[in-house]
Amino acid sequence: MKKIGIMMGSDSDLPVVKKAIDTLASFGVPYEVHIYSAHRTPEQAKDFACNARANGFGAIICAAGMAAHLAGAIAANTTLPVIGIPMKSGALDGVDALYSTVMMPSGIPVATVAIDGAVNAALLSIEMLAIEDASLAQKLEDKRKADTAKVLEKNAKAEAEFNH
Ligand code: RP5
Repeated sequence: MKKIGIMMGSDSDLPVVKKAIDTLASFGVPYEVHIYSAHRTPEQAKDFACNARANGFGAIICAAGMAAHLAGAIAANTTLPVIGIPMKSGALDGVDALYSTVMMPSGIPVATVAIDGAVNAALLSIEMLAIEDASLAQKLEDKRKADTAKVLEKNAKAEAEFNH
């Protein structure tokens, strides 16, 4: 199975990014985690992106806050799918990172999830791998069914308590 690359601009992003790591682990998807910044370690970030396809990656998740260029800089150096997580941080609470990540000019796409949307970033990357992997696709189906069952259980409790 292809690996998912997980990159974040700072270790201060890790508490949120951990949710993506945990989600990939729960699906048995292999991953690599790196703290690389478009601004602070541009050479390392570029090297990772340039070699990612040859190194067995299928998609790359990039989490960064503030003037967030990591996802765009990585996407500029690979044709693998890149998923950006705008991080909530700084004076603008992630709106700066959201705009920086989502507003990529034509030609270099970055699939952007919600501010701090680490779980969806991981699920989207798993969906990409599942295009060619039936057993992974089945796990995604099973998770959807389990999530639905949890909500219906809560609904049944609420209905029993409030609807008379
Ligand atoms: C970004 O700046 C990082 O991704 C982080 O979200 C934000 C703040 O970084 P630190 O100052 O906490 O290292 O590059």
